Amino acid sequence: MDHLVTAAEQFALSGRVLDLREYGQGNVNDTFLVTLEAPGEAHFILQRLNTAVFHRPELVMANLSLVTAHLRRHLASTPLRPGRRWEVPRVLLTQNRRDHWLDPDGSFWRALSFIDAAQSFDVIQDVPHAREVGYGLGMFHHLLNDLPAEQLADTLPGFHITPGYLQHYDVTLAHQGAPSSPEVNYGLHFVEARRAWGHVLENAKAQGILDLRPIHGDPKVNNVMMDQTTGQAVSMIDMDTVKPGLVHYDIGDCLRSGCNPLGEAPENWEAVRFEPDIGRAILQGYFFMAGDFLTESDYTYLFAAIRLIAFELGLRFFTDYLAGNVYFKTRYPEQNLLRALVQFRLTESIEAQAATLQTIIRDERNAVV
Ligand code: GN1
Ligand code: MG
Repeated sequence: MDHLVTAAEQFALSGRVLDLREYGQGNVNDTFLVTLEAPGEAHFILQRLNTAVFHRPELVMANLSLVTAHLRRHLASTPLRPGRRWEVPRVLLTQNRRDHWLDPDGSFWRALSFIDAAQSFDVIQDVPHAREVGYGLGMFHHLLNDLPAEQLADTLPGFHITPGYLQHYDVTLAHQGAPSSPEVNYGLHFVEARRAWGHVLENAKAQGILDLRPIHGDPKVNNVMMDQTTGQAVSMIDMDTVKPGLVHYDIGDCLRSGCNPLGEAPENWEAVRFEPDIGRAILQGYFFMAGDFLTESDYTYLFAAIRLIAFELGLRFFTDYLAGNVYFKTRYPEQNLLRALVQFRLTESIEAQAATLQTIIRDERNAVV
């Protein structure tokens, strides 16, 4: 990362760079917090986009401009409820008014404004936090609902298309094989038992039962920023995967992330459990903001979505482990295997609580309409 300081300087138009530090827990991009010697905005976020994942970073930036402009327009025309705050990160430009800087090695750098007086958490803190996480995703969908999905570029073809991940898994297994261990065998059996069902959302999409809308793509708990004083959701960050998709991917991802209190990297993966009460609170917050645009069919597939996105993320981690850790950043060779086992265990817990979760979805839906 030789060009890190120079990269920060490209976007530091209002003052000298005082400090630069790694920021957050991203599995894909490299993220840094930059502190400036400047009056007013003292911080910004600097990121090196992972171009092995995002092959067309210029599309990521185009979507980001379109989406942030739309969010701002929508916000300006619809007043927030009293006491509510909602912020949209701004894309920062370089001296030459470009939205990115390519370093001499070809790395793609871009910068975003920092959401002040806010913080995010890797795991849900309590029920009110869960409700705010749901509110944040609902607010985001609400603000984007009138943006025609086809105006958005596909920044990551195949993202959240489970059958595609199954295909990639098959190719990887055929080429690399799988090491023999009890954990790997558990993973292999786990995937086999759910292979046919893995098409559930894509089949519904193909049959015209579910429609494409603008989605966030990665609404996990730590991408919802909370006001430091009120604890209310104030922003959704990490918009690189905003693209046309099913809102089900987002709702599923938000719940698989929020309802797993042990997080994505616990000491003991076998203890992982899906907490239905947290799920209830997330759905309450979500339906409050976005429940009115969900159709009957949308509701029908919500449980499947919650189960599927946990399974899908497990499959993605498992495949990456078998492929030699080429997609997700890792600190040790077995890390993606552990991450996969966590998501598979979470999927099992969702399956075991199917009736409870269906009831929660129905009750919370009825509570808002
Ligand atoms: C990746 O890099 P990060 O942490 O924002 C991944 C998500 C996964 C997540 C799991 C583009 O997101 O899909 O849910 O890891 N992003 C991409 O932690 O693949
Ligand atoms: Mg992300």
